[in-house]
Amino acid sequence: MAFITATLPLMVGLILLFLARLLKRQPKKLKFPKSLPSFPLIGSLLSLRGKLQPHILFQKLQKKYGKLYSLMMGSHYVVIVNDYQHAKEVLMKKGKVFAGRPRTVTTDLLTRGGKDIAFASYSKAWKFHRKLVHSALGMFGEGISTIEKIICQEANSMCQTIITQQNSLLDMGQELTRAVTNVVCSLCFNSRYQRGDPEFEAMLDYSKGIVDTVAKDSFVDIFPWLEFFPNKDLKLLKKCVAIRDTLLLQKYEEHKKNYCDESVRDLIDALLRAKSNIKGNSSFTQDTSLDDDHLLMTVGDVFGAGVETTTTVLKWTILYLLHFPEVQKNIQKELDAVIGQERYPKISDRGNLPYLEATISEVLRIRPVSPLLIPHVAMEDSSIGDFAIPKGSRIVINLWSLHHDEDVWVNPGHFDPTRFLDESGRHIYSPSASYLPFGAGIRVCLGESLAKIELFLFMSWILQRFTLENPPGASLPSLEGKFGVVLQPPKFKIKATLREVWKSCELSDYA
Ligand code: STR
Repeated sequence: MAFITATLPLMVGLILLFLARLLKRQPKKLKFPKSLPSFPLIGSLLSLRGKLQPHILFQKLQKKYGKLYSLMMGSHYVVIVNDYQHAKEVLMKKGKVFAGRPRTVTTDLLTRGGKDIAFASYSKAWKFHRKLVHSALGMFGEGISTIEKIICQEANSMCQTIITQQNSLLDMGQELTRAVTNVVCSLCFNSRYQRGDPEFEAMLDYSKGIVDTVAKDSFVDIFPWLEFFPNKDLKLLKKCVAIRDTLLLQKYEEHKKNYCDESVRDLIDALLRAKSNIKGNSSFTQDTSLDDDHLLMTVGDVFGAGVETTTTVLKWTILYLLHFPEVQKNIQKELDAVIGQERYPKISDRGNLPYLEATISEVLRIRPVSPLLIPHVAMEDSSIGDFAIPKGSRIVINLWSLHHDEDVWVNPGHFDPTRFLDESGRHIYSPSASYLPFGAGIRVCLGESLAKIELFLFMSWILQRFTLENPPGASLPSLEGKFGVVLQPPKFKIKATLREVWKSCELSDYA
C-alpha cells in the first residue's frame, strides 16, 4: 500500500506526459481555403472578369472570401494571400517549401525554360547561381564606392541635360531610363551610352516589348495551348527576346575575347571567372555548373530587373512630387540644410536625410513595383496558417493588400511620407510589418541595396538643383498604375526649373 501511495504521483505524471505527447502528435485540423466558384476548363475566370486590375480585384475579393482564398486559373490551383502574417509564413518561415516558381509560356520563352534567377524554380543549381550573382554584384571594383561613382556620373550627366531643357516640357521618364540603364550597363557590361545611340534605343525598345507581354497572367499563361494559335503578344515577345539575345551574346563574346583573370570589370567578367573556377574544381557536379545559357539568362535578368524596377520607382516618385509640391519643398529644405550648394550628395548622406528616405519608402508602399510579386509554388504538401496547401499550388502574395491594409495603415490611400518618421521627425522607422516592397526570404530581391542607393542618389541630385512642376495649365497626370510584370505609371511631361539658390552657383563638374 505504501508502495502504491509513493509511486502514485509518478504514475499520474507519466500518464499525463503520455497524453500530452499523444495530443501534440495529433495534427492540427486543417481546412482548405474558401474558393471562388470555378468551372471545368475555364476555372474561376467568370469571377475575375471586369475592369478592375488584378491586384485591386484580389484585394476587394477579401470581403467575401477572407484574407486567404483560392481560385482556379485554368487548370492551376492558386492561393491568394492578402495579409502579412500569412505572407511572412510563405516567404520566411516556410520559405524553402514555397520557393518554387510556376512554369509559364511567356517566362519560359524569356528565360530559355527557367535558366535565370527570378523565374527559375527552386533547385540546388538555382541556389548556387543566385549565390554566385550575389557575390559577383559586389565583387568587382571597390564595391560600393565604384557603384557610387558610376551613379553620380550618370546623375550629373542627367542634370546637365535637364539644364538645357528648362524651357521646354521634359519627358523625365526618358532621362531617368537612360541614367538607370547606364548604371546597369556599367555593372553588367562595363559600358555606357550617349543620348540617341542606336544600340541604346534598341535596348529600350525590346525591354518595353518584354515588360508589356511577359508574366502578366495573360491568357496564354493560363491556357498554354493558346500558344499554338496566332497571338500578337507572343509574337512581339519572341521578337524582343531574339533582339535581346543577340545583344547579350555579342557582349558575352566580346568579354570572352578580352577576359583577364586579374581584372574583373563587370558582372560578365565575374561570372566568367566563376565559370573557370568551377571547371578547375574537382568537386564539380551538375548542381554547380554554369553553362552559357545560365550565364546569359542571368545577365539578362540582372539587366532587365535593374532597369525596369528602378526607373519605375523614380517615375512614381516624381509623379507624386507633382501632386504633392509641399513634400518636394520639405525634401529641398532638408537637402539645403544638410548638403547645401557647395557639394553634391553622396551615399554617406543617406542617414542624414530622413525625410527624403521616408518619401522613397512611402512611394514604395503606395505604388509597389511588383504588386503581386512573382508567384511562388508549394514544393510539397504544406499549410499556411490553418489552411491546407497541396503540393504544386501557386501562391500569390498580394503586396498591394499588405501595403493598403486598413487594419494596419491609417488612411492607406493617402500619400504621407511622415508615416515613416518617428515623433522627432529626425529618424526613419518602420511603422508596420505589413510592408515588403522587395519581398522577403530566400527569394528576396537581389538588387535591394543597389536600388535603394540609386533611388536615394538620383532623387537627391535632381532635387538639390531643380524644382519639378506640372506644366502650367495642364491637368495633373493620373496616379493610377497599369498592372504588368511591374506596375507602370502613365507617361507624363514636366517643367524643370533650376532653383533660385542655384542660379548664382558655379559648382565644378563631377569627375
Ligand atoms: C524586364 C524586361 C526585361 O528585359 C527582362 C526582365 C527579366 C527580369 C524581370 C524584369 C524583366 C521585370 C521586373 C522583374 C525582373 C525580375 C525581378 C523583377 C520581374 C521582365 C520583379 O520582381 C519586379
